[in-house]
Amino acid sequence: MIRLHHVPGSRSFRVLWLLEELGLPYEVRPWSLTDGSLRTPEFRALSPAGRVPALDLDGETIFESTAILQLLTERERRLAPQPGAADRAAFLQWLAFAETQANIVQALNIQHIFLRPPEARSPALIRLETKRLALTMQALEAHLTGRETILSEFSAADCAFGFNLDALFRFVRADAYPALAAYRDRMRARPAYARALTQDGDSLYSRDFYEMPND
Ligand SMILES: N[C@@H](CCC(=O)N[C@@H](CS)C(=O)NCC(=O)O)C(=O)O
Repeated sequence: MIRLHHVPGSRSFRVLWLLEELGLPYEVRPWSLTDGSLRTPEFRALSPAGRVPALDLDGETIFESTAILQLLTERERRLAPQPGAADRAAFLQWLAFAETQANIVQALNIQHIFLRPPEARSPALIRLETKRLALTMQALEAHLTGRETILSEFSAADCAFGFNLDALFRFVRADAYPALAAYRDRMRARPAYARALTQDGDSLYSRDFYEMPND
């Protein structure tokens, strides 16, 4: 039995998308970012820092989304270079890079969306994190120029960018990133991505673009 502890629009989308790509049966246990339930003893028994996702798998519960991607692809022996394979180092590197980028996206989500009242937001922090996000996007733009996928074929490394892809161009304009924008559109066109999206729930975002404040 596979059960995904999930919040819409969160890093658990990475796992949702991979489960769909692998064609594994699973159930979704929805949680909320805003109702306090991630801080309850019940949820913290699943994920001690009160973060999603967590996955119940084969009688165990595991947290940390990129570890879950590794575990599922090793269990299924698909959609990732296995230990010892030529692309393994690149696979691990891009999984970790996706998390570096996700941490910046999360900081911007907090600033632009979750912090209340709006005066609690920090224009300096938004500017800093937006510039840091752009740096990660430049790295992806260079890597994806002339490539279809993160590795030489579709893999869980692409799923690792699932949470990020919906966010990037809401914070940084797409003009300078044609390869990254085309990659995002290719990933969105995958049937498993579309199926995962129907399981996901409402988007966090109410705007197409969040402007960087001037002061
Ligand atoms: N490194 C963790 C990060 C998990 C994480 O921060 N998830 C966010 C949602 S994307 C969360 O649960 N936030 C709730 C909170 O910070 O209170 C992972 O990849 O699973």
